[in-house]
Amino acid sequence: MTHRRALTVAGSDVSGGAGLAADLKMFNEYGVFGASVITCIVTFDPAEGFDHTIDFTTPESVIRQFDSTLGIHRFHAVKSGMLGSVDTAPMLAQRLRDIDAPYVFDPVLTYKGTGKGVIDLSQMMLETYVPAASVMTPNLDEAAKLVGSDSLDSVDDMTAAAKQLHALGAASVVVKGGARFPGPDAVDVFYDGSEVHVLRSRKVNDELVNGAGCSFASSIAAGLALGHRALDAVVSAKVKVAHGIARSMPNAMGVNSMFHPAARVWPHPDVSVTVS
Ligand code: PXL
Repeated sequence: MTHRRALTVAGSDVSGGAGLAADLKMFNEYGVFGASVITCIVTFDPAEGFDHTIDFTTPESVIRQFDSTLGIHRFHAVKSGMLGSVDTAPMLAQRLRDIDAPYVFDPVLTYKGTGKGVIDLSQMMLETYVPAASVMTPNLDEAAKLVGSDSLDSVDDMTAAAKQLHALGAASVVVKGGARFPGPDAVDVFYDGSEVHVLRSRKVNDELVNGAGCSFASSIAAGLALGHRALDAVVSAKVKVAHGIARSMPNAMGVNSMFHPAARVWPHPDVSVTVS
């Protein structure tokens, strides 16, 4: 056993399912020490249908957080989620590029539940974040937006998008089909420049689950911090997240909260993941 450390650069989701709460919980599931840089705080108004508000941390604070934690620790992997304001994101890009550790880029463009856009960072993502990524983890909407397609409707579409994002500089790409992909399976497509792999897990329920995407990306980062190959990290992450979705919990917002420790403390008997 050795100490492994991972950093998440993400927003705080006060509901506890997504964002840096999810990331730190998943790092812990892997026995990886976690630290965090907070780019924004997301709150939900119970009196207004849980409409969300985003308070951005100032760019100066984000950079100060980043430089202080990097001064304290040497990280074995870094993951980013919500990148903060339009002023923060470009400054962060430079810092993330300079880190000498695998980087998992989760290109968060929209939220589940309200469907509201965060801010459109897609052009900046393509120019600066995608080329820095060891693994990037777009969902269907994010991948479509980043490759300039109306929608991705099939495994072939997902494969084409993964190849396009790889050609733009991401070392490995996983396009996540998630709950919205039609059919009985949650399907993801992985491409690392040589092989395409299709990951499938049976949908145990039809719930939309808040935090699944964040937890997937941070699980991959934890796997990379442990020295695992990208595909192995991705497969392990899918298993962890599938249990967390299967054991997700209802809440007053109407979108289930991911249950992060499920694979360890309460695995679901119907979860199985296949890779082809
Ligand atoms: O799931 C995307 C996401 C990322 N980061 C934060 C969030 C959410 C969704 O709620 O709150 C902080």
